[in-house]
Amino acid sequence: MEKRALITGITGQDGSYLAELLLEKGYKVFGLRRRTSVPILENIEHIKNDIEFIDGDLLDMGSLINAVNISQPDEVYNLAAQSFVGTSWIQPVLTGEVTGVGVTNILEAVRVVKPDARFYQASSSEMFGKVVETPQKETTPFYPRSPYGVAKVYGHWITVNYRESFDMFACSGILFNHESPRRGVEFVTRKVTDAAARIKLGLQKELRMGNLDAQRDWGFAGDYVKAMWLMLQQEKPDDYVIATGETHTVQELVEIAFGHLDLNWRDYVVIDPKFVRPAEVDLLLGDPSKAKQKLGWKLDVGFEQLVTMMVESDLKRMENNR
Ligand code: NDP
Ligand code: GDR
Repeated sequence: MEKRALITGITGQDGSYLAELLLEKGYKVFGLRRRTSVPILENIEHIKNDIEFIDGDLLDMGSLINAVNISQPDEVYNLAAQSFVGTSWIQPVLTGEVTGVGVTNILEAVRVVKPDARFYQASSSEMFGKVVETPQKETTPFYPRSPYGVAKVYGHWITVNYRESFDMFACSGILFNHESPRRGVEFVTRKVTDAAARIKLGLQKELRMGNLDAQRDWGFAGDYVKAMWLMLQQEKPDDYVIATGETHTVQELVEIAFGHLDLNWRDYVVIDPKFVRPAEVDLLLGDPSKAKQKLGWKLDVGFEQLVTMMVESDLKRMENNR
């Protein structure tokens, strides 16, 4: 029988790749969508006719009950969040409500309406924050460094708690940074690839950046959504770290992106304190051994390939718009 999935955050980067994956697998896909004055469907324009949208918001419990009721899902993927770390210092309460308590709202809706649905929570390597061990794995203690990270720790533990309290099939995927041409332009990878393309085409003169020494474990979003699906196909619910096992500095990212377009980044990059965070996560490096062993998960796209893919995509998009 056709499987049914409900995705919150369907308009975001991961929602779009996950919807593609589930549609390819023959799922009936429902997407929770917030009302906006102008529809923001850029990431899912190509598949929007295959998705059944349900209006709702993680902050509005009634709308979530309605969404679970209409979709009667076998699987629920909670990808919705205020997901930008920088904004979480400017809107800490909203971030706590959406990214933290919002998880309880959707878990409650599932528990009340369809408790046998399998549930995926989009947890984050930002929970490791000021890391207490390297590489970070499922057993590494959390030490979040932003209101976003703090909210994600709440979301993680409430997911574990619903599994233990109500015997729900609830999994928490602790995903390290993953990127793609569909990444929001304020995140560092896309900010850099977009700027490099603009500078190459003479549309921008400089790129203002924050801390170039931060290190991240960056993978490709298309590879990471496969791990989300795999977690919900197992016999038992569990938590998994999803990462590449490689770390790179922001400066390396800049070098590759500009270098790919034969530009010397030092001629264009300016450090602007505005982009330096009140508390930084200096180094993230994940250990994905458990996911590789238990889920049979693997990566297809490496770091350099990811960055050049994003640069090429931005360049093409801008050339087409000229
Ligand atoms: P995006 O920011 O691209 O997408 C976030 C989605 O959440 C959007 O669809 C947005 O809708 C929706 N949303 C925001 N607020 C609400 C709300 N109140 N009610 C309903 N929907 C809402 O994030 P990503 O796709 O990159 O990430 C997906 C999830 O994974 C997020 O939870 C993120 O925190 C987490 N994560 C991401 C990682 C990454 O590297 N990408 C790593 C680890 C975790 P709208 O379009 O209307 O704004
Ligand atoms: P992050 O992603 O905070 O890791 O969260 P982001 O791309 O915003 O920052 C990565 C690192 O780059 C440094 N940096 C800058 N960042 C931005 N955005 N803009 C800049 O100009 C800049 N200069 C330097 C940052 O200080 C940071 O160290 C992402 C989000 O997707 C979260 O939702 C997710 O949970 C985590 O990844 C894993």
